[in-house]
Amino acid sequence: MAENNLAKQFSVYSEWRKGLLGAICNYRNWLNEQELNDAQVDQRIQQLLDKLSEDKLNVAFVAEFSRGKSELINAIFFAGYGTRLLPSSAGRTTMCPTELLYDKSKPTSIMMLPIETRLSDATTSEYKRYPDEWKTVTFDVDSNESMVKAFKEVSSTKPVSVQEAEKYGLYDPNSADDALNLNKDGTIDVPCWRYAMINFPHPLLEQGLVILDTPGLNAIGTEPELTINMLPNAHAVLFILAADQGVTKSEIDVWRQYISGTRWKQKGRLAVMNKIDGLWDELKNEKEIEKELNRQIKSSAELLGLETDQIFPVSAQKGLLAKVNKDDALLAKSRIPELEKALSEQLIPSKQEIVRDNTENEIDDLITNSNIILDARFSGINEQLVELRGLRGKNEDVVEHMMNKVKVDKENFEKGLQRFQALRSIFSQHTNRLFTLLGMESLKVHVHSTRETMINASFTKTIREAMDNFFLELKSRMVSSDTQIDEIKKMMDVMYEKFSKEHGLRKSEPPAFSTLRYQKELAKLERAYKEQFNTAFNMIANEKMTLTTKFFETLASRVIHVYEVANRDIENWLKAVIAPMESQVREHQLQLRRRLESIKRIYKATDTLEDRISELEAIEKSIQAQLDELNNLRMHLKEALAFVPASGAAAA
Ligand SMILES: Nc1nc2c(ncn2[C@@H]2O[C@H](COP(=O)(O)OP(=O)(O)O)[C@@H](O)[C@H]2O)c(=O)[nH]1
Ligand SMILES: [Mg+2]
Repeated sequence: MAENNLAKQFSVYSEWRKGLLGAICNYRNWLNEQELNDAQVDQRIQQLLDKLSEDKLNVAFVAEFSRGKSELINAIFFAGYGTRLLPSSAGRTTMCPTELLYDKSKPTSIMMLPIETRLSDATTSEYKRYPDEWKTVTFDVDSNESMVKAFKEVSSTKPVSVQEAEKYGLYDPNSADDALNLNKDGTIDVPCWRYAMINFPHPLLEQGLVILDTPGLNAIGTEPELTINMLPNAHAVLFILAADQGVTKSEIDVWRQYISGTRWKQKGRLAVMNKIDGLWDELKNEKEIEKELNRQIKSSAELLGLETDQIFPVSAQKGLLAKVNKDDALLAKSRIPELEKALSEQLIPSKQEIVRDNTENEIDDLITNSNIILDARFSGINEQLVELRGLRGKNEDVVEHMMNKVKVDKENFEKGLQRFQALRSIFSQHTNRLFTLLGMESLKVHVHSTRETMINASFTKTIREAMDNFFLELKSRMVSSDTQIDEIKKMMDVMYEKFSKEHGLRKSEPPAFSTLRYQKELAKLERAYKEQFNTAFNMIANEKMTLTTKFFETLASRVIHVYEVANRDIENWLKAVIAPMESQVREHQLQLRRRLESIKRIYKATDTLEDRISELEAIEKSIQAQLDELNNLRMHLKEALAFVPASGAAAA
């Protein structure tokens, strides 16, 4: 009964992914067995497999400190350990953004990035590429004590001078709150770590779940990586309020600005009202308690601009306790199951849809390609058979005549091949032009020059202009790239048409492609920049420069990421455009050679006609069998893709 709905749904989703991976592996094995695989196809399959197995589900928890984020994570995901895994107690416990994940290539450990790295402009994602910069503490998953102890390390703090804290962007001399936090000796405690990654083989993490626990709201504004990258890209964000505290102004700001999104409303953004157990007053009856709760939800909903049913009241603490003690009544009362249900419903189906769409197109393309090759082989053999059967009972002259005809065909085709080579060279010219526009090199130059302008800028206006130009230029390059892409596509269309008319190759429509989706990603980043730029400035007035460069580096690293994806996609597209033509040309050339060869042998009487005919008939049959098998594989893949595991009831 006390089953975790989210965990269950996520496992089902993982099963689906596993089934799909299996079906793709089967297809690949079959291609290898039949010697139908080549390096390019294999690379595409490998990429598809990698993408599927690296598929992650990111869930972030955001709130002012002490609202119970860590406790809620414990209650939803880690109750199975029978203890409170993430440290949760009064006061600030989570000091730095903490990612919980499992990467099997790394040891079970906590990796922590020192707070001093805040002095550099590099983003935390960039630091992820340099494990040396992190402190690593290993722990033993089988010992709760060892785990809890290791996890505590993440929340360690140390006293530093006010000047130092200011440099890290963790102290604002104009803030009354910050002044209150000073120690007696004038120092201030800052977190030892800027970011932590906890790597351990929990079943959900193994399946690709990544949980992000963030410290208080203050930290969110000072780490642009969170607002520009991690929160917008998380598949779900849970924003936690507490029933024993009214909604504060900074909560409203953070919710509106970074989470609910003003213009791009997203799925999977949930508001949670925690600590409802505080309202469980034994002197009041159920009705009164419910009334009080509804009143609170209503006022919070108004402040956040939500409907009341979009706020989920829970008690993380009681939920955790109930799960540990297997107390179903208390669990129901904690209302954690309702939150889990909503979370999984918003999260998993839409995630599955995206993965399915991406995989489906690629699989269709690969199978169609295999089919084209087999079809070409089949009709080639068929032609030969027609030719040879026509020779039955004919004299040597006819055979010689036939041989000459094939020779002419072959010569014609070889001329066609020259044209194909010429096409290849124009194709690579276009490709080069495309990569001058969209390649990583030119992007780096562009980022570099923008950075220079910004560093040398002494006015906000100059900085803003540099940023505006940065995005303007990116956009215009994307638009020009689309023109290039169109030209390539048109050229290939013409070529396919010609080859199909002149040499009877199968006409296949090259897939369409546009940079629209990257333009959208860039537009999203530009919006984030426009919305966050001013606020970022207000937060730490005298740290403008550090924050501006940090802000820019984060944006730039996101842009670089978009470009990396775009470059990979474009490379794949270029392959998908030219590959079917290449393989058909290769196949056709081979067949002409075989035709010529077999007629020659009959002419020279090395083979008898009947032997050759029955040999070809056997080949024809085996190709037919391959086509049937391919069709079966296609059906299996379709089933694996469509598989919707009905929860509980009879599934496929
Ligand atoms: N009464 C009550 N206290 C809670 C609940 N969830 C968390 N707390 C307490 O609130 C404090 C802060 O919790 P913690 O998870 O560390 O909050 P975080 O800073 O948001 O991660 C701790 O003392 C928790 O025991 C709850 O559902 N009910
Ligand atoms: Mg915490």
